[in-house]
Amino acid sequence: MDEGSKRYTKVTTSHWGAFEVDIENDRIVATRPFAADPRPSTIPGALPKALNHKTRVARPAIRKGWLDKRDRTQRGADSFVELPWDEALDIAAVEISRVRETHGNEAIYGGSYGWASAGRFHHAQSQVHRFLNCIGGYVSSFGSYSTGCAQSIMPHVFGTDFMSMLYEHQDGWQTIHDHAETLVMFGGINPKNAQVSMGGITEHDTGVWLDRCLAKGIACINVGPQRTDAPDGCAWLAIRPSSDTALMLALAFVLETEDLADKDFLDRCTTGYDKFRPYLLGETDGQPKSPDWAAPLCGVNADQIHDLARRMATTSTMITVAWSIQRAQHGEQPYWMSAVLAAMIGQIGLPGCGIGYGFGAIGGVGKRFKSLRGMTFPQLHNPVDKVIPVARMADMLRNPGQPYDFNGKRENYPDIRLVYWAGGNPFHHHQDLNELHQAWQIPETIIVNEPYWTATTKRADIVFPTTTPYEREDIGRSNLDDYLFHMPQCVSRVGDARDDYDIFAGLADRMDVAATFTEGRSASEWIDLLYQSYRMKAAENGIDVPDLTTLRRDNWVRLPITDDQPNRSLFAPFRENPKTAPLGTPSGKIEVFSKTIAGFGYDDCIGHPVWLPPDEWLGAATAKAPLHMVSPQPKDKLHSQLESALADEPGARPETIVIHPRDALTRGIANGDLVKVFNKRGACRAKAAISNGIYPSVVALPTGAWFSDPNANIDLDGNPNVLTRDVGTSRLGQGCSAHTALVEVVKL
Ligand SMILES: Nc1nc2c(c(=O)[nH]1)N[C@H]1C(S)=C(S)[C@@H](COP(=O)(O)OP(=O)(O)OC[C@H]3O[C@@H](n4cnc5c(=O)[nH]c(N)nc54)[C@H](O)[C@@H]3O)O[C@H]1N2
Ligand SMILES: Nc1nc2c(c(=O)[nH]1)N[C@H]1C(S)=C(S)[C@@H](COP(=O)(O)OP(=O)(O)OC[C@H]3O[C@@H](n4cnc5c(=O)[nH]c(N)nc54)[C@H](O)[C@@H]3O)O[C@H]1N2
Ligand SMILES: [Mo]
Repeated sequence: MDEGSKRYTKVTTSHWGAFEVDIENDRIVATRPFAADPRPSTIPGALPKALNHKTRVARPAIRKGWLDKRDRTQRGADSFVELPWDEALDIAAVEISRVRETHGNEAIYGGSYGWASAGRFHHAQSQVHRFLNCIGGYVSSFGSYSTGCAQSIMPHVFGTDFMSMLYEHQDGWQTIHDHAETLVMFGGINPKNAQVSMGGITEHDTGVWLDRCLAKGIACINVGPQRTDAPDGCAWLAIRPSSDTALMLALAFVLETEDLADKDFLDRCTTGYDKFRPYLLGETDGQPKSPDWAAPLCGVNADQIHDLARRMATTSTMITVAWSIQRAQHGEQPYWMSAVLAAMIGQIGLPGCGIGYGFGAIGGVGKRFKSLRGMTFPQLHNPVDKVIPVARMADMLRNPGQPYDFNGKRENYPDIRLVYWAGGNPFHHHQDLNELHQAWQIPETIIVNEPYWTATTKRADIVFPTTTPYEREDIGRSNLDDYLFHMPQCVSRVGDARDDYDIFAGLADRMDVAATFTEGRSASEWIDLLYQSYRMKAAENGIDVPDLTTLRRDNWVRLPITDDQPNRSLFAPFRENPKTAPLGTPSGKIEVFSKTIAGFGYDDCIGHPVWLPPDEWLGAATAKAPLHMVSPQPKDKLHSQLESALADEPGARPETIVIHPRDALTRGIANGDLVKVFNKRGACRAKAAISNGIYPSVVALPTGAWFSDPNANIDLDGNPNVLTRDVGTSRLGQGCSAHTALVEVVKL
């Protein structure tokens, strides 16, 4: 990219939004907010340092032990040998072919979970999946770490795909603002998290909407362990982590016993309330789920529960539930119970009221646009039909051929010999990293495409250095946004990095499937093609999208996709007439009791929502592990991305852990002290931040720090996943349960 030494500016987009980049001498030297963004993210600030950081992978590299003697015991401890591209691709192609021929495509795990980077064509998952499909398929994964549990349970309750319900059918912020009087936010709504969205978010307005709701006098109540999960001005009902189901049951109990439940809605629009009611009242188990019962479990007083229930029943109420709450053992229960609670209030289907999920989890939830999908690099057909729940990955590696339960089915784990990862960092995102480190030694070969020497890259056998979006041309577009971007190549490729597309084209060529993988097109020809068909589809829907030459020239455009019915409400037609607009559940109604789930016979997820205490929470605290650790998303970055540049800042690492003054005092910890956070699974360092904005006995350590040297018995930078548990949410959801963890903290 030689534009001379003159400084010039471009606009690009990313998962954290659009921004301007200043380029000089083939380097990004500065970034600035996109002019139309009311609350821009600060994340791009790390780019100038990150792009050419010493942690970039410069050349293809093969782990020495693997190269010499196919060693599998030294992953993470070995050195690497750099090889020219041709040689490295030859070796990888021969190895992939060997595994296929010897063990079949069922021995290849290509789930490859991760956020990678924004951009429609160079989407790492689409690239790796298409390549693996060209060679006969791979074992894939279902769901996300974000919402895996909800994606399994909620279709049983509402009869619809959870993600499309969330992104396409929920009430918009304007509707909530105009109609709600009470906003009850389980797990809060945090503009810090709404900074990011898959594929980009241009106008960051979640915080703007919350400010407007507060200014209008809407009672905004944050229910959870941290005050900072919602903006200042919101009320805080501080509760213990993992106690939401107990609280919701007690709210439901008040509605039922004070004749506040909407009987008409329950009759018309739900099924199975008669099976749930005896449990709620304690007729089946002798324990009424009253506020007095819930108060000690949640750590609130019973009067507050009564007051909240009455307020929710007598005002226009929107309940929102953060994704974090289902990222915990038995995460199915609060999700299901929130739907039952909203059904009892009876406002589902009314504008701005009822129930919503993930407002604030990512930006764009609550924006209303006409749907305009497309520009997806086709992944082709996967002939292998083995799919594991995404967060059971280490379990799969450890237990080849062993049975596991998942959402009513019993399957056997495949016998994985080769893992291919592109665009994710499992040694950041997976739970119980010390155990993952062991499981990771089992496959015969691990191949990783990555721009950086992350903990995952360091544990690979074959590493292909990958470009970042600033080193290639792409198109930026998200269904939750109304902007369309040309993402220009800003700088030359760093080192010998190649695009994922080129890497897979090189492998495909060696494995005689180049014609299927590339269809004879270069990356820019693919971008042209995907763009043309997107534009044509838009035109069919009456939406004018500029041609690619114009978009290249203008860099970005705001699309005319304002929703015609911005006040549409989730399940409004169903509410009006459940007979003519039934839900997709077996009963056509909201399932308070599910025959399907009851039929699975799971003791960890029965036919209606129940209170099931997790194995680790404050109700089960021990002398050795007395504190509940939550591990929220980091405010200064997206997961582990750009972390190496951020970690360079003086004093930036280890990561900060929030601790209550009482807990700090009893441990002799002062603000800023270096501490050790530990439990039976592992230990990490962290820096104490003392705050009374956290529930006593709860600590919060954000994700994102890179997992350090496996030989150190303490993770140096503060990755909470050395402490989290690697168990599924239940046999039904099998989701990630990261928020369920007890720890101890001591001053170092
Ligand atoms: N304890 C705990 N753990 C959690 C969570 C939690 O709440 N608590 N949350 C979970 C959730 S919801 C998620 S989504 C995960 C996130 O986990 P991940 O999505 O795995 O995290 P990222 O750091 O975004 O990893 C993306 C990687 O892709 C690389 N990359 C970027 N662009 C490209 C590209 O073009 N090509 C290739 N090949 N690579 C690229 C980046 O450098 C980075 O290493 O973490 C999960 N882990
Ligand atoms: N800046 C930034 N934003 C991000 C991301 C990022 O990496 N960086 N990642 C994005 C991704 S991939 C996802 S999936 C979303 C995740 O969005 P969420 O899952 O909503 O967010 P988390 O940050 O995991 O958790 C939010 C809060 O939930 C609270 N909490 C934890 N356990 C409980 C509980 O049992 N009950 C209650 N009531 N509250 C609880 C914690 O105090 C925590 O701060 O965030 C997205 N946003
Ligand atoms: Mo996520």
